[in-house]
Amino acid sequence: RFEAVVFDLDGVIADTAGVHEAAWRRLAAEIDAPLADDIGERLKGVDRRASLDIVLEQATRRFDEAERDALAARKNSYYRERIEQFGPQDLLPGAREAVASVRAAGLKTALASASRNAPLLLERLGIAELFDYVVDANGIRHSKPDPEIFLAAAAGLGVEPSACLGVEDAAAGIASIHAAGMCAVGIGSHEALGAAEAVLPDIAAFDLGAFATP
Ligand code: B16
Ligand code: MG
Repeated sequence: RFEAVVFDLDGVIADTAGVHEAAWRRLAAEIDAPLADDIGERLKGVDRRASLDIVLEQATRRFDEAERDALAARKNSYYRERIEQFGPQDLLPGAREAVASVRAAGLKTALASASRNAPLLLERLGIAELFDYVVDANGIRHSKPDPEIFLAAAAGLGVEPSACLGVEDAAAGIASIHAAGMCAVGIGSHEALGAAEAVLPDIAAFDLGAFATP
């Protein structure tokens, strides 16, 4: 039986995957870096600097470390422009209910987001109080697919990883959950998230009762 559920933020709770992609596309257009149509899927769950490396794969010139820092900061300013205006209406449908249902069933809840903007987003969305523990992305050294962030969530809750269910919209996130020794629920397409124990089309379809036994 599970004792806790660890949720990803972007793409599971908040409708931000498209906002991240739009900000990267704006930056890429300014520096003449061509982007593949499916770039959004590859950027999901990947931290800011690793995302920049993906965005620069087809760039026509090289950027040194200082330039890369500036590009990552510029993308973040574009992202923040939109996020500052976020409110509860930007929760994905059913997200609040899914987290609340876990607490109502007596389980603990945690948030494991690779985003340094997670605290701001949680405040804007009005759901910070629904989580028993939030991993601070600033304190994580190895990003998804490394298990560090999900292990930190389990440790923060005081629950064994094997008693945790992880919920993710990114392939890198499913790999992180599995490496941490947890069962994974994918939110999105079977094609992208087939490695998960269960795949749901969206968070509104989340039903804890379906995962009663680990
Ligand atoms: P930031 P998650 C991830 O959040 C996003 O999926 C990913 O696209 C983004 O690059 C990453 O956060 C870092 O975000 O630039 O705000 O620190 O899905 O782990 O909640
Ligand atoms: Mg995500």
